[in-house]
Amino acid sequence: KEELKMLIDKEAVSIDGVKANMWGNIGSPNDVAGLHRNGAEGIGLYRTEFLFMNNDRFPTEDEQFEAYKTVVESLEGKPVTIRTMDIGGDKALSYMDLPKEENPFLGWRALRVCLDRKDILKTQFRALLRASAFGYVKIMLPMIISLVEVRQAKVILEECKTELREEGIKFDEDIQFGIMVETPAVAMRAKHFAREVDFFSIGTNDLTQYTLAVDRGNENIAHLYDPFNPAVLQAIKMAIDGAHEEGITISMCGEFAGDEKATPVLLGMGLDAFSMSAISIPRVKKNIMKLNKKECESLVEKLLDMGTAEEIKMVLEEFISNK
Ligand code: PYR
Repeated sequence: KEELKMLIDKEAVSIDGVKANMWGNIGSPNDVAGLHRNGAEGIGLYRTEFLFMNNDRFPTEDEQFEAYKTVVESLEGKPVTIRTMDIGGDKALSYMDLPKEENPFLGWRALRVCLDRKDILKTQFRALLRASAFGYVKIMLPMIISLVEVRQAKVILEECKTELREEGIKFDEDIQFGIMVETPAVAMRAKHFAREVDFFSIGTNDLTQYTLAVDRGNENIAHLYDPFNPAVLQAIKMAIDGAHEEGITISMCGEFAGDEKATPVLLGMGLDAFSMSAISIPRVKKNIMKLNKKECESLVEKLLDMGTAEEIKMVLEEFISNK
């Protein structure tokens, strides 16, 4: 425990000198104190849906602005990645009549709702832009499958920027605009998406669910849900390679980023930033400091050639126990 505390001000640098950024995931401004206590260098995922869920109506632009601004100011220039509303799937809003669907995780959720209800997205974009005047905001879109969605959202963002300029309201003119990689549709075509956005963040919970066609809430098939399935690892690798080929950065904000067995895999694949709940940061940082990136690269090559998640996990356990 004491040992982990000593690491808070240290950077996560591997034995051979490669630094990984350590970011935190949050759901509300109340979570920021925990990030500071655990040495987070930024926020890789601010889930805004709680702002929408803990309410009896849509939060106004001003209410959203105040929440985002509080977080952004408290991070003092460190990156704050804010994801637009991700409702639907398993998350409902009491005041919005979401239709009952046979397959909600394949249905009207997240950005799909926002592109159909442009008023919701515009309000959120305006609040995010206004907050960007107070620090380093990165806007992130969830549940992307097509460049059409990226381009539509960009048009709406540009509309909001024009409005704010006309109203004389300040915002970051170079605000970063990125997407989550949580569908195979994006992982397989990563390079093409990377040409049109500023950054990626991999959401491994959904990427696992959609790559394996395993509902992550269904207990009958819980044993099939495994991010170490080689197909999921391959999808992660494709996303990272596609990002780097086009010169953009890529982080991971799914639970896999905080999984200690995954650390050598992600370091070896070249992930730029690990984002997780604050309490996991010191432990993952400590593990990165014990690893050699070059050695992890060879390990990844070997793992991707294996047949099953079980074999992969066995090799990883052995690899880690020797560190
Ligand atoms: C995911 O892993 O799917 C997230 O949304 C973080």
